[in-house]
This record gives sequence, structure tokens and C-alpha cells, in this order.
Amino acid sequence: MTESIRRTRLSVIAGIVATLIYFGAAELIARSLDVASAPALVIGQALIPLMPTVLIKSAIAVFGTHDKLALVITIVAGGAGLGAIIGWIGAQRRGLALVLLIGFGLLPAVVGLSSGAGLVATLPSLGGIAVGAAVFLVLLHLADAPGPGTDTQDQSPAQPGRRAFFGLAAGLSVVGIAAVAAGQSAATLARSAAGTVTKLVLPRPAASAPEIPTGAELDVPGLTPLVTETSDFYRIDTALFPPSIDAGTWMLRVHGMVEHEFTITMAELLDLPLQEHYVSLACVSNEVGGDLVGNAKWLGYPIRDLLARAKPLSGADMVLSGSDDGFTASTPLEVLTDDRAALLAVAMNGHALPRDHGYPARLVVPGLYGYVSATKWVTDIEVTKFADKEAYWTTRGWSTHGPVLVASRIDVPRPGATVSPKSGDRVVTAGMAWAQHTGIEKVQVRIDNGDWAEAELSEELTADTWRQWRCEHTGLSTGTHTVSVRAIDQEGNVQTSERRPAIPGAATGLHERQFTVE
Ligand SMILES: Nc1nc2c(c(=O)[nH]1)N[C@H]1C(S)=C(S)[C@@H](COP(=O)(O)O)O[C@H]1N2
Ligand SMILES: [Mo]
Repeated sequence: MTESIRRTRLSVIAGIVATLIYFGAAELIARSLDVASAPALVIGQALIPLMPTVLIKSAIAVFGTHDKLALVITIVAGGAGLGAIIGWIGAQRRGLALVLLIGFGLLPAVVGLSSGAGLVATLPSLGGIAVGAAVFLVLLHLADAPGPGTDTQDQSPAQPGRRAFFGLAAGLSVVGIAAVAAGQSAATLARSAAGTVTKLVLPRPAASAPEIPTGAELDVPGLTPLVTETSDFYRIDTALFPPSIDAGTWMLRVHGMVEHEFTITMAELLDLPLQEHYVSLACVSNEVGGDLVGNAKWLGYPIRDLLARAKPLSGADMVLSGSDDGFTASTPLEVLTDDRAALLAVAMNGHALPRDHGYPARLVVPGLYGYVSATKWVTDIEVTKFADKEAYWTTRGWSTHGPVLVASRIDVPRPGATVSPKSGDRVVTAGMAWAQHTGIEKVQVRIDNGDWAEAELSEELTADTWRQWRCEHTGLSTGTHTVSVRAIDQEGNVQTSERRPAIPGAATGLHERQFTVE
């Protein structure tokens, strides 16, 4: 290997290490100033709206709710790749490399400023690039350092300068990655803590949710609970860092095609007679058998009553709800004015909403997928027309209307499980079924290509919540079997077996699972 190739190599490494240290230092500065402007987040947030829908949705499908972490890792890895190119340039043209490094490093600060973030939000990038550039120069200096024998043919990497180079490069890479990881987990922890420390004093509901009947929960180990713990509730949104909103200054504006435009503060909202309802929420990106669905007890004010106060004008057919972070959802006006429990919610399972789920207020609408109804961090309600306005996901290929399709899922047995039949050679299968606002009428289960058998259903909590099902099978031969499930809603719609991808209006097909009888 010639000296020039060796130098290029070291320079490439210096570029990568400088980038990792940049992300790490910036992350620590962002954490200590408690600003949401670590470069990885700023870049991610800027990229999300530019990414093709398919990519975002497949990231959600692949990574579940860990899609944000995957994005941060991708950005840091991408940054390191860019660092490698800059390092490669630096082997020949050091000044140019430095300019590029600083230029790219400052990009998040520029993006932040142009989207209205304050000056303090630029500090992570500024500090990060100062440290990153210093590291770059020090490493290049070490790479240059002539060791004994530079003038001879001995150019082994064991020269003192080179040894220091590799030691420092390895150490700093670890420090940079550890700092990003520590910063990200500290941010997550701070967020969940902020979610449980409630600044809202919740009023007693004017109308409480029904008591849960004993028959509403079946006793099957491994079956999903009827009410989802808040900490287990799926989270889907486009916010890399959920908005931090002060309930004291939060306001909701109701306007558009209405007779009386008005705004409402949190104090005013909490003074209104609030109602408690169990409602199951589902994501349109949920795959067949997936877990982007959950059920909670929500406390809120009926959107119907808010709209009645505003008095929609004739001709309006849609409500465009908007959040603090720019997300919008289009909900049919008639869905929000009929008698269903569509809520402007302030609490979930007895506590103020956690930040991840929309603190201090969000919408919850039974019967529609979240993307067209469940706006978190809601600050704006505009009465309008489908012909005039388009919502966030509609502009990205998803349908304007998003009614929930009848669906069912197998929870028991676990995938690939080996089961030993119980007394009387029984094998139990169990799972969940939902058709929010219509209600589940029947669930049918089939083993292999046998006949559809009717499953036992848990008592219905409300038509807006999911139901558990359970089925017993006898006489199964030893060996592998496939169980499939389908649900029928109270309007007689049978869950279709036709396989269809999630876009534009939810995946269809029947959930199947294999297990072995021993
Ligand atoms: N502000 C905002 N609200 C949002 C979204 C979003 O990206 N931003 N995503 C919607 C989608 S797609 C779903 S499925 C639900 C999920 O609510 P959850 O995260 O509380 O489960 O929130 C909806 N509300
Ligand atoms: Mo969703």
C-alpha cells in the first residue's frame, strides 16, 4: 500500500469520527439545554414530509413504533457516510473538506432557524460542529505526524502518530455513538416522566363510562387485555419529538364555515361537563394480525357540542383538525355531529394524556382510523368542505375517508407454538375482533381447511370497543396446523379474505397462524 492510499484512508476515518463526535456533542448540548434541536432530530423531522409515503409506512410496518429510533440510526449512519466522503476530499484538499464539514454541520441550525426555532435551538449544531471540526483537524494532524522511519521504507501503522490516531479515532467513535444513545434515551425518559407528571387537574366526569361487565374479559392466558395500559398503547405520528405544549396557554380555535367562530382555553374546557367513553383506536397502517390497535377510557367533551356552539353553515361537509406540529386530519362533518362518542379528549385511562398521545388535548372518534380523526396536540378545528381542503395523509395517497373495516386477530397460540391438548384433548385459540361503532356480531375460526366454527365472544363493552373471542378445538391430530379467523360485524359485513395492502384504505385479508400439536 502506498503512503498516499494510507493517508486517504486515515483521512476518511477522520471524517467519519468527526461526524460521530459532531452528533454526540450536539446531542449532549441539546439534552443539557433541554431543546429539541439535536441535529439527528432536526434532519429527521425535515426528511419525514419529503419521504415517499410507501417508505414511511413501510418503516412503520417494519419497525413498528420504533420507526423513530430507526430513523435516527439511519441519519447518524448517513452522516458518517457523508463524513467519509468529506474525509476522502480532505486527503487532497484539507481546506475544502473543513468548509464542507462545517457547512453540513450547520445545516440543522439553518433548517431550525428557517422553521422558526429560536437562537438557542442552534446551539447544539454550533457546539457540535466546533467539536467535530476540532477532532477532524487533530486526527489529520496525527495522521500526518512523521514517525521514525518516515524517510525510510518503514511506514507501518505502528508509528507513534498513527498509533495515537487509531487510539483516538476508536475512542472518540465510541464516545460519539454513546452520547447519541444516551441523549436519545434521556429524551425518551424525560418525555415519559413528563407524561405522568400531570399538570392538569381533571374534573370528575359529568357522565362516567359504563362499569366493565365481568363477562367482557375472557380468561385465556396470552390474550390481549380488554383495556390497553397507557404505557402499552401503540403510538403513531409524524413527530420525531412530540410537541411540548403548556396546558395553561393551550387554546383550540373553532372556525371556518361557521356562524360563530370561537376559541376555547383549557380552563374553559375543563369547566364543561366532560364525558368518559371506552373507544378502541386503530391505525390504517396496521397489517393483518398487527398490533397498531388499542382500547382506552377517554375523558373529553363531545365534539358535537363544540360544533353546535359554532353552528356549521350549510354546504360544509368536513372538519379539518390541525395540530401544533402541522399534522391535519379530515373528518366527515356528519360523523362528528351524529350521536357517537367523538371526543375532544384530555385524559386517557384516568390520567391526563401523556405527551406521546397528544397532551394536553386530542380528538378520538369511534369508527374511523386515526389518520382521519384522532389528531393529537389539537389546536385548530376548521369546518370546511372535502372539495376545498386536503389533510396530511390524503395528499400522500391515502383515502379521504377512513372508516374502520371489520377485523380480527389471533393472539393464542403464539406463532409457531407447540401445544399439548388439555383434558378432553382440547386446544384453545383466542384473540381480538373490532368493527368500531358498528360492533362485532360473530367471530368464526377454522383449522386448516375445515369448516368455520363459531367462537365464543366476550360480552360487548360498547359497539365502539373491540371484543375478545375464544374457541375450543377437539380431535386435532398431532403435527402442524393452521388456524384462521374472520369476524362479522353487526351490519352483516364479513371480513374479506382478499389480501390487499394498507394503502390507500387499510390492509385486508384473514389472519392465520401455525402451531404444532404434540
Ligand atoms: N398531530 C398528530 N396527530 C396524529 C397523528 C400524527 O402524525 N400527528 N397520527 C394519527 C394516526 S395515523 C394515528 S393511527 C393516531 C395514533 O394515536 P396514538 O399514537 O395515540 O395511538 O394518531 C393520529 N393523530
Ligand atoms: Mo395511523
